[in-house]
Amino acid sequence: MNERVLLGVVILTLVIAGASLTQTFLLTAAVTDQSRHIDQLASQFGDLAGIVSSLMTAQNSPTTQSNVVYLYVVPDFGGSTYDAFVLPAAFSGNTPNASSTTGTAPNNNITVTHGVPIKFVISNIDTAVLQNFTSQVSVPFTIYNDTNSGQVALQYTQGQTISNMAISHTFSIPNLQVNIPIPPDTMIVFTYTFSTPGVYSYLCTTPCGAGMGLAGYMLGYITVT
Ligand SMILES: [Cu+2]
Repeated sequence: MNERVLLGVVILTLVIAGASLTQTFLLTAAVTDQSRHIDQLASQFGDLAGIVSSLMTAQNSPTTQSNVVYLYVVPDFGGSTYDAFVLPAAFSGNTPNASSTTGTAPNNNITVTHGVPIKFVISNIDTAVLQNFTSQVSVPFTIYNDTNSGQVALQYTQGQTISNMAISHTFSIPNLQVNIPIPPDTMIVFTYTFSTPGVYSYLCTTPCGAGMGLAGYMLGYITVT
């Protein structure tokens, strides 16, 4: 073997070894990245599970909370891709029964008294923008946004026109013309006085509607006594 051929063989060997090392390095980096991603997801789901289980066991009765209804919008409740309105368990009434086609649905039925102002506080932990919302405000409400510079409250008054608001869901009581938009990662507060006893359904009409509007998920019932 002459020197030139030997040099060629050495260079080729080095190139192959280098490529193989690079590949090993890239593979290791990808695996590390993926484990980090899985860890991150696991911790997020852990947080969500913690939030949901604390909500399900929290003691919030209408008497101790002075007619305040706390609801949470939980994305992908139970991992079935069904989002849900979740109410602290002790607040919810039993009529009619919440039922669903999948998993264990939270009992999100609400019982309130007629003729008394009821304050609704809805916290949305869904970060997804799912649709634009255009409507005229029938029931005044406030949206609380958490920003880097603190909490910002946006007031919406009766008759005001909302056009193309980026939202995750709505809180709607179709029979009472209540239709409140819920942007991602916000808290919505409004007060409503039910004038007539009865059972009213509430749901997310935009975008969930009939498809995801299952009882116990994004559909529930308000019993007005
Ligand atoms: Cu929805």
